[in-house]
Amino acid sequence: MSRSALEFFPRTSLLNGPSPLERWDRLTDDLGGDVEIWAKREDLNSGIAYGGNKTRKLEYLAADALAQGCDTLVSIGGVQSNHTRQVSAVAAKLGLKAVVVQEHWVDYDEAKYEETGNILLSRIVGADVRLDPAGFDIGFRDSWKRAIEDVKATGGKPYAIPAGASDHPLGGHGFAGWAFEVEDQENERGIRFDNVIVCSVTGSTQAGMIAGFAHSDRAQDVIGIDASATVDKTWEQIARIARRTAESIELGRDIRDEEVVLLDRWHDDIYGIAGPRTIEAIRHLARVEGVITDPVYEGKSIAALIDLVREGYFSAGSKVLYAHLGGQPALNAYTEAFA
Ligand code: 1AC
Repeated sequence: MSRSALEFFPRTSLLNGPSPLERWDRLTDDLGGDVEIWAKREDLNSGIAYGGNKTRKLEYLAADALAQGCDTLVSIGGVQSNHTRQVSAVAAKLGLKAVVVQEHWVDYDEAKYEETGNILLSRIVGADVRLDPAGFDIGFRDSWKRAIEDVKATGGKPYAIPAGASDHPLGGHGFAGWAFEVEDQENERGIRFDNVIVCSVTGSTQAGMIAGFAHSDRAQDVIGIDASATVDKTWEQIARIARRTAESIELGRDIRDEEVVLLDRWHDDIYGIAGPRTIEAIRHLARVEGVITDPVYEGKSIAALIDLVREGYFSAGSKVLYAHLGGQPALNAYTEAFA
């Protein structure tokens, strides 16, 4: 029912097909062998400026922007936003312009924080990058509204994309499709995941998964790991986007509160800065699997996965799917965190 409803939404192809699904054998053994750990690699989903979870969401928003005849994508994030890097690169790929506002979401003063990592890539692909001093907030921002008005004032036609492509009518669709893609991959391999672990900040990645998996009553198996440190706001936003997406793809029922699971022990009390446990988890995964994660998003969710397995949160024999969302390009702005 909902799968076919999603297929009615226009989509601009930006991905290299289904993202890779892999079993992490060494991490599985390292954590005792009772819980099988798998990963779905959104960091490998596209060749467009390293891809990542936002590129999957942007397939729907870009199609809408093109259908409306917009010529400029306007979005917002922190200085090291992965999202604005992906918006900038997708604009380049589609022959559009991009204006990206980069707010001062993180009080981190490493040299070249505003010049390397994601923001460097956004500049290389030709975006109009605007730094703004405002602090962290996942809501709609005045700086973003001003950028939209600026595009109009100069005769352009903006397409407004909120932080993380999240609080937008099409923000959850990409990851509703991800849930269906996981189910197809499960069927191909004859396996079934008991849980999904995903990092959440602006919410639509987890919200889309919830809306997608809800059609087979698995939404509560998606475990969000908060990295915003504004947990109530993030929970509310996930729930709102999940409900909106579920309605849009005709789930046929509402999303229940208990289907929105957001754990709050791994955000290190602040958005954008990694505590010692996060840094240790990044090193651990890298040394056991050769897979790179970042201090802002995936480092926190991998720390959670490792802790949860060690604590016995998952029963023996479970299969857990880790959603790697692809935040690695920020790493070069965080060299001192690994000193
Ligand atoms: C916060 C949306 C977010 C980014 O990369 O800007 N993940």
